Amino acid sequence: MSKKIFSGVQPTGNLHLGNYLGAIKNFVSLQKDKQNNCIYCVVDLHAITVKQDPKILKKNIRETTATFVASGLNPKESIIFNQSMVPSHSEGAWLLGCVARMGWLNRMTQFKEKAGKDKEKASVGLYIYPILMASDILLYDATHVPVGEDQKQHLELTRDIAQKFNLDFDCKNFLTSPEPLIQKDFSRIMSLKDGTKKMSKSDPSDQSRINMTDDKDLIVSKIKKAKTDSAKLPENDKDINNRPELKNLYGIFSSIQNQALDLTIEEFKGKNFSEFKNKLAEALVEKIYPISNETNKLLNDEKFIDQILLDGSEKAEAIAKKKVNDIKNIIGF
Ligand code: AQP
Repeated sequence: MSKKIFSGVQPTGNLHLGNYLGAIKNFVSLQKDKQNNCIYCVVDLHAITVKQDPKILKKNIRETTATFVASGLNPKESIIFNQSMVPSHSEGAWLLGCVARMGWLNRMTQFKEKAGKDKEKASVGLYIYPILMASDILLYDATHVPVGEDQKQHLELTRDIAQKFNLDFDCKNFLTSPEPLIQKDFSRIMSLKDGTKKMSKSDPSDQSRINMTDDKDLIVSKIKKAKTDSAKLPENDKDINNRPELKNLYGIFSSIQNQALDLTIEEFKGKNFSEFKNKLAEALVEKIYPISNETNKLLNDEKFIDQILLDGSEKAEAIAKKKVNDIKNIIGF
């Protein structure tokens, strides 16, 4: 069955291994199925929900686009664009924001985590972030949204908004309720410094993540320094419980090698940590370094990157504008 796929990545800094294994790798395999219509967005409007330096934001938009392409997304097969060039996303967010309920937004854990203790100082944009995300998805009638585990709640909110709109305006099935596509295994890659914290662009420590632009030496040194415990390598999957750092590194190895966790446990049973870390670093250099090398090459040609975004935005706006007009008609404008 053909699927309409929509997903986005924020240009809030260097993309990292978590973004790649949790999202982009999946984007590329969905593109391979010729029956799918794929739309991938650099969600720069989402990025400004927290403070961004204008010059760095511009650089990050290009870098995220270059990483998409270097990872295997093809602008001839998928629509690749940035959100701020398609005004319908913001317009749709206003229209849908009038359908969404405060109580729904108050439950969003990402806002709670990102706003921290001082919620009064968080931007209004951060609070209504999930409404913009709903607009991104619903304007394209997306049927499936590949995301990491952390975005599941926002997807549920998108479904609630779609259902309430269809009910309120008596237009059954007008807005499509999307299904999340979350990888069963290794859907949450954790920090290399703390196995209980998500690998994240905004972590102040660069040692906590493998960036998609890191060179070979940096990848190897970050894996060597990654936090581990002092127990021996596991004999079975029970030995892995309560060892968050080990579990994360085994998860990364399994995901990068496309193999089940059991096989990784078997492969390193009885061996020592340094042997495992060497193999992990080798596997990462083999799979990630070609992407980082290609990303850096693409970034030398800003015009090429900007043209991809311009072409993609024109295609996206044609679809999104029509849906916004339909929504406005239904509402009574
Ligand atoms: N650690 C992760 N493990 C698995 N998937 C992840 N994703 C992000 N971090 C991990 C997935 O990558 C996609 C794009 O994420 P995003 O950049 O739009 O937002 P985010 O989840 O807020 O990512 P970061 O790195 O944590 O950014 P900052 O630090 O700026 O907030 C999403 O599908 C996400 O699930």
